[in-house]
Order: sequence, then C-alpha cells, then structure tokens
Amino acid sequence: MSTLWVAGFGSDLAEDHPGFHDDVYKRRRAWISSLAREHRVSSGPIPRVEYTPEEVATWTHVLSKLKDLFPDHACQQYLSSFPYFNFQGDQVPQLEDISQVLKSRTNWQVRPVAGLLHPRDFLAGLAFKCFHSTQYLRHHSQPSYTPEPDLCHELIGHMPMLANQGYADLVQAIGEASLGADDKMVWHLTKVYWYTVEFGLIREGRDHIKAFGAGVLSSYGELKHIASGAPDLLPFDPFQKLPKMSYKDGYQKAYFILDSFEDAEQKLRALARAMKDPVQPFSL
Ligand code: TIH
Ligand code: FE2
Repeated sequence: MSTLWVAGFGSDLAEDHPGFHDDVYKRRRAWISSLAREHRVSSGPIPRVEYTPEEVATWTHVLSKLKDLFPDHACQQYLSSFPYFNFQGDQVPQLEDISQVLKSRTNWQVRPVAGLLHPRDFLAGLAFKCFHSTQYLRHHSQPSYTPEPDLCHELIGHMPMLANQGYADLVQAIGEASLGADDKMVWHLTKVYWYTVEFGLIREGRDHIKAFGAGVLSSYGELKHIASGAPDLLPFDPFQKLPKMSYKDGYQKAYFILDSFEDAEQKLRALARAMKDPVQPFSL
C-alpha cells in the first residue's frame, strides 16, 4: 500500500471547514500531510514534526478541557489506559512515540496518512492491527469540535482505547469483516465503525452510560451535547440498517450503546459469517 486514495478532505479543505479562509493554516497542513504521503514504513520511524506555539496552544487547550470531562463521561477502559501515554499539556506528542506505546500494549501500530483514506483501505488496516492517523492539528478557532480527524482526535480519542485488548479485538473484527466484502457491505461496515469506534457509548453497571467512541472523547462540544440528554441513544445491533452518518454538519443525531466490547465483537463475527454465507446471503 504505497499510494492510497485520499477521499474528501485530503489537504483541500471543504468550504465549511473552520480553516478554509486561513492560508497559513492550509499551507502548514499541506506540508504536514506531505510528510505522510512521502513516508514509507520500510524507510524507518514516522517523521517527527516540530509543532508551532499556536499548535501547541491548541493541544494544551483541548487536552485540559477534555481531562476535566473524562472522570464523569469516559468509560473505565479508557480511564485505565489513559496514563500509559503520559500526555503532557505543554508538548504535542509525536506519532512515533505513541505508536511504540501502543505496540507494547496490544501490538497495534500507527501509520501516518495525509487525510481520509478510502473506507476499504482504512478498514483493511484494522484487520492487520494498523491504525492510520493524521498528524496535523485542528484549526485553533474551533477547538471544541472539528469536522474531520486531527492529531488531538487520533491521540486523545483513539490511542487509549486501542491500548485495551477487548476493545482492540472488536476493532480488528470490524476490519476482518471488511476483507473481501462487496462495496455495499464495506459501506455498512463503515457505518458500524462510525457508530462504535468513533461515536460509541457503553453501558456500565445498571445505571451508567459512558463514552468510548474516539469522536466523542476528542470533542468537548460533543461530549457535552450527549450529556445534555438531547440526542437519541439506541441499542447497538450491527444487523440493522444504521442511520446516515453526520460528518460535515455537526454532532450525530443518534448514538448507539454497547453492552460490552466482547458482546459487540461476537455480533460482528456473526455478521461477518452471515455476509460470507453463500446459502443465506445477508442483506440489509
Ligand atoms: N469531531 C471530532 C473532534 O472534534 O475531535 C473529530 C472527528 C471524529 C470523527 C470524525 S471527525
Ligand atoms: Fe477517528
């Protein structure tokens, strides 16, 4: 996989992106993206980026806002993995160092990407314990929520969860189901990924619902939105048709609740078997 198709954002921003009118931001982002485009795993570690004071300030702000919310809203698996990464407020972590920590925990690793990959390529990476990550930061004007993944999202949202084995196995199961799947099923699995890995919630004990989705855990705007009680919370069932994803126009309209990561993984594996059964093909 050397040249991967960059869909959607890439280094050209959509008109409604908070950095659309900021040429300095766009050039900086394009430059960081070019590092990923030129990087080859065989050529060594992920290149280090010297982040600017403005980027560091964005990281500092987002990390401190989120840290205040985690004790009440993040799931216990997240809270127990979070310290492994030793995130410091005054320094933007380097992808290479974080990838090493992840490798020591669950044997997953990170690879840099220039922007969004085609869903089939992204999901295939998961089957091989490879998580593709951006390396640039969100625009400083809107730190509470960004319409696309950025380094704050990848590091704070995804990394602690991927350091938990039960969860990492679920993510790998989604990736494995995508291998050899037809386009329609890849799209369904993209939504499964979206409503679990990105925006999933999990039941804790009898009365609590906590966040484990990285898109929720990296956006203090979205965490507060869910805590407000406004959106619909539904039980997760990967055999059901899932709603349209909101990926440009703000928060999700509905969120899904898992009973446990193990239960969701079993359901995913059952879905993958049904998809590949020539006698009773699965259809939505
Ligand atoms: N909205 C998330 C944030 O602000 O951190 C980033 C994204 C996650 C998934 C899609 S966009
Ligand atoms: Fe993500």
